[in-house]
Amino acid sequence: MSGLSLWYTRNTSSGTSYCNNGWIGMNSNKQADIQKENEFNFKPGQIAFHPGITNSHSCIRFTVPSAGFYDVQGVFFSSGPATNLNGDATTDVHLSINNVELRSLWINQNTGILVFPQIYLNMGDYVQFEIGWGKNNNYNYDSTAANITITGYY
Ligand SMILES: [Ca+2]
Repeated sequence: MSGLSLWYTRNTSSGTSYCNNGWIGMNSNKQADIQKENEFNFKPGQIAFHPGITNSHSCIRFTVPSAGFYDVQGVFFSSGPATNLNGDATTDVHLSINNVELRSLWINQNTGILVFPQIYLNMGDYVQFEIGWGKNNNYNYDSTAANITITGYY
């Protein structure tokens, strides 16, 4: 899968499956989509994440560089290939700030959005999006695309 950059922790006690603890991925290609069988289709630059085999959560974290007001928005969707446009992701997505959860949503072959405008954040605070395995209690086909925008007003 040329152009798919992955960040993950390999579970060395049980082999080499990169999904044991989940992953964060990005299509690093400038023009080409990345498609995996029936599971996903990521456009160039698309970020995605996937929960782990025992519902360990993957997370995307933003550490605030300086104090001020921020708009935080995340759009999450199950992104399938042409033969399965809605994909098969069944996940739960959570937004927290400094480990305090603000909101969560379910992805069930669909899309969801979390929006928090004009939140005051201090330098060093962290905004975190996490993903779990959803209502079906398994991690199969759970690749979930994430369009996250954080805009600061100083
Ligand atoms: Ca699932």
